[in-house]
Amino acid sequence: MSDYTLYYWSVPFRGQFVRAVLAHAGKTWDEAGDDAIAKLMKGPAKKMPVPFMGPPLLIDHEKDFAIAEMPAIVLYLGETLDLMPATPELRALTMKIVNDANDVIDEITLQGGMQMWTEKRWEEFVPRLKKWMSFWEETGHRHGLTKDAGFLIGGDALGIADIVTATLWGTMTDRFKKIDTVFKRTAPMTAALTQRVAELPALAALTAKAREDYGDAYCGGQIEKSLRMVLKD
Ligand SMILES: N[C@@H](CCC(=O)N[C@@H](CS)C(=O)NCC(=O)O)C(=O)O
Repeated sequence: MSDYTLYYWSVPFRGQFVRAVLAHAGKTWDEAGDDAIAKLMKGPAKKMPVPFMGPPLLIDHEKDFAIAEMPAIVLYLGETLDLMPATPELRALTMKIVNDANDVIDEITLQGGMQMWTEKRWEEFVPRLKKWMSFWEETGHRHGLTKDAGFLIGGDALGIADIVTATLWGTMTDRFKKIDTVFKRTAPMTAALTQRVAELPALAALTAKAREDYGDAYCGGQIEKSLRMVLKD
């Protein structure tokens, strides 16, 4: 039996943060699959492993523990797999970055497709996207990150902040070349860190698997179609 079961749609998007932490830690997991997720979501809270509105949801089989909400899952894995920094300040900063990443992917999908992208909406959003990117660059700058070495919040070991950073920007820029161009210009140190982390064998294998399993898909649905429409080459 695998160490965990992950409930997330068959696209990278929000679930990829959880997959990346598990892959980096050398853990095994089963993907519950789209039908099982839809069935759980339709059912009553009392039949859910943990009450949740939307995936990701993770079950840790060894501990017989279920948790939902991406930042809560990542915090749980970070603590149990020893990927959190040593001080309360850096742990809080880590979770701030995880929550920022979750905000960015909500924004890039207009809150899960509440509206669709139009050229005008995208143009208005670009300065805000650049501002988000600059937050990563500034955070790295304040903690000694350079283009060639270092981690997002300092120290000498890769942690949750780096894995989440590489997953957020690596997946997005791999799927959307126009965003890649903006990212490399706006946040060159974060782009270099993303590349270094993405090249780690376990994470490179996960990226290849996502390509194989999900193709070019990012978040799926109508919102991905409208995003592709405004970002076409
Ligand atoms: N705040 C939640 C958001 C969960 C969420 O919105 N999941 C999306 C997929 S990324 C979903 O399928 N939602 C279905 C719904 O909310 O009905 C988290 O961070 O995990």
